[in-house]
Amino acid sequence: MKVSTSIMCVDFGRMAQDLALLNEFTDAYHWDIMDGHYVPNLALNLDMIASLRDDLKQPIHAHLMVTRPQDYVQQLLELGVEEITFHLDTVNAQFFRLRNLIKDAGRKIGIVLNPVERPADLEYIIDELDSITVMTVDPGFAGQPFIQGMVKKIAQLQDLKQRKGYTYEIEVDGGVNQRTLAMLMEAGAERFVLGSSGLFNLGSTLEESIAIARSYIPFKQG
Ligand code: S6P
Ligand code: MG
Repeated sequence: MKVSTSIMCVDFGRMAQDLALLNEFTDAYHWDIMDGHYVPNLALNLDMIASLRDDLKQPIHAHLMVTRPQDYVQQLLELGVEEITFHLDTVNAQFFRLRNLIKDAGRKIGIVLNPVERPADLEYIIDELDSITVMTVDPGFAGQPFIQGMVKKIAQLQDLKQRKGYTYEIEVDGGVNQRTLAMLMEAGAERFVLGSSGLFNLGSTLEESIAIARSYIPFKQG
């Protein structure tokens, strides 16, 4: 079980101090990259990864919410990101080209399923995936309401993994918090993106928020 902290939710005015605290808490950093076209928002450009990379002591996972993910892959690999996750509807004609590029660099590839998409849509690539991210909100913004119907999708992916011996890690992105975590763990999720509702909005300081997060996340206690 792992947590992956959503960098777009960090207080940019306190980045250096906050990263020092987050490095001791999180298992990975979740970098949302948005082009304002695939989703109606802009977030986190590649220069930011370059400028902060030395301060990040945990692996970086880049979540590409962009119409043309192929435009970013080479730069992300050169920046040293551990894993790149693509929305299924953005890689329809290029999945295996991107997969070869990423695997040749010794990194990981994941697919992100929007709330309307089905695990069955992954049939011809599922055994190539290091992770599958179930969006529990529509992509594009932090602080959105959790979509309860997605829990069933997580359980389907866990059942498929167990029955077929696939090795993908099941990640959940969107509205992971004290109310939803236990249900998500029960359904079989293994990696949890923590953003505004699950971490940053919990306390009046980040120290306090991390202490509260540790109190409700069983595998992060102590
Ligand atoms: C949303 C993005 C997510 C958010 C995360 C924030 O498009 O992909 O990674 O950063 O959902 O967490 P929360 O608790 O505010 O939803
Ligand atoms: Mg994300």
